[in-house]
Amino acid sequence: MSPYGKVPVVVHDGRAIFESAICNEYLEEVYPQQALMPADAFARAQVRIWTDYAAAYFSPPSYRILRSEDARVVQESWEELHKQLAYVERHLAAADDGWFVAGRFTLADINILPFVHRIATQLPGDVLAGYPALGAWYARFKARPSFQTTLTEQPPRSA
Ligand SMILES: N[C@@H](CCC(=O)N[C@@H](CS)C(=O)NCC(=O)O)C(=O)O
Repeated sequence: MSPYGKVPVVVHDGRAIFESAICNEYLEEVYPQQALMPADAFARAQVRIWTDYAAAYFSPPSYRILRSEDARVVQESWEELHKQLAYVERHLAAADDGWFVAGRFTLADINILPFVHRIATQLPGDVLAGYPALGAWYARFKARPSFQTTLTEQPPRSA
């Protein structure tokens, strides 16, 4: 159903939508009852900026740590990961109510969550320990029943 041969794919009214952030925005548009995009255009742009950041900058180092067999690549990826975690920590520590955008739960939070969850559950050690604002944000997600229903855990990679 996806020309890229990847998941996720959402099939709605017999038509396929792919790319996770685009699926999320589509679902937001067709089920607007519980709005996950802010009304303000600047805030919506911020949601899209964090969504792009998550895929372009935040996710790659943890992915490389899990996949690469090259010790140097893994070492450099750990350094890069901590740089990105510090960037997110500074943002959340200063943000209204500890959400990424507009002081409320938006698609920005949803789009970065899978990568934070991967760091917390698949990398060795308590990687989030040095990042209290991000840790608190993640703990709030973990407490949501809707989050619990999505879990399909994989064992952590050994150190
Ligand atoms: N940019 C895509 C990435 C999708 C992606 O990489 N999906 C992986 C699983 S998380 C996949 O289907 N991999 C199978 C493959 O590459 O053959 C998105 O956000 O949806």
